[in-house]
Amino acid sequence: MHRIIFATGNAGKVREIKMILGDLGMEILSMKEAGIQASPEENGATYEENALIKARAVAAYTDDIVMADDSGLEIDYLNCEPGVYSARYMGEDTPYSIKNANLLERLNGVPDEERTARFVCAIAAVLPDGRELTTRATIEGRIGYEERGEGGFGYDPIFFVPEFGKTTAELTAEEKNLVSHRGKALKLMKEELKKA
Ligand code: ITT
Repeated sequence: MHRIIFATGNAGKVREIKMILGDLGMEILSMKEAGIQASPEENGATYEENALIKARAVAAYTDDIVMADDSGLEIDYLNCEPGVYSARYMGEDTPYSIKNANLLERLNGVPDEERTARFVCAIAAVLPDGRELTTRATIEGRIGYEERGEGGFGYDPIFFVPEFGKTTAELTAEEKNLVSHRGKALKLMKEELKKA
């Protein structure tokens, strides 16, 4: 039985991915846990391209199934920034409290209906025989007016989901995974894997 190695260095993603893929009955390892180090340049123009770049870089070292996630936050009022640059926005090592405060500042005075935004997630898989699969999903929401919640990671404290009346940082991990871009894209990937 093959294992799944997840090509990400983001601990927040690893937590969510292990929960979402838990019912596959396969061992899920982060690339760190698998002892693989890869940090390819994410120079693709799309989420799918970047996810494939990350998955291929790790697939070069293993016969296991390799998956990768490329995701981002698109804020309509900011012409869909930070988008594919979400991790690099204001610098990769800048704390999210600062990045979130900056985005809230850029939306200062912008009314509710113009604060629409979405998280996007592309999942790529490279199978042991070299076949490649990708899936994509989104979650629609609005940028809030202050950081709220301690859960999740990254931009979650400013991403408000109207159906819940909460930010994704205020949802439980189970609730977030049911409705999130990552939860939905990984569910689609599970279906693709069953057909492959
Ligand atoms: P890997 O490339 O190692 O997977 P990364 O953090 O660099 O980790 P990305 O290039 O895909 O990953 O950047 C995605 C960024 O988008 C991520 O760092 C967050 O800032 C943001 N993001 C994506 N999904 C998110 C989520 O569920 N909650 C909050 N922020 C999210």
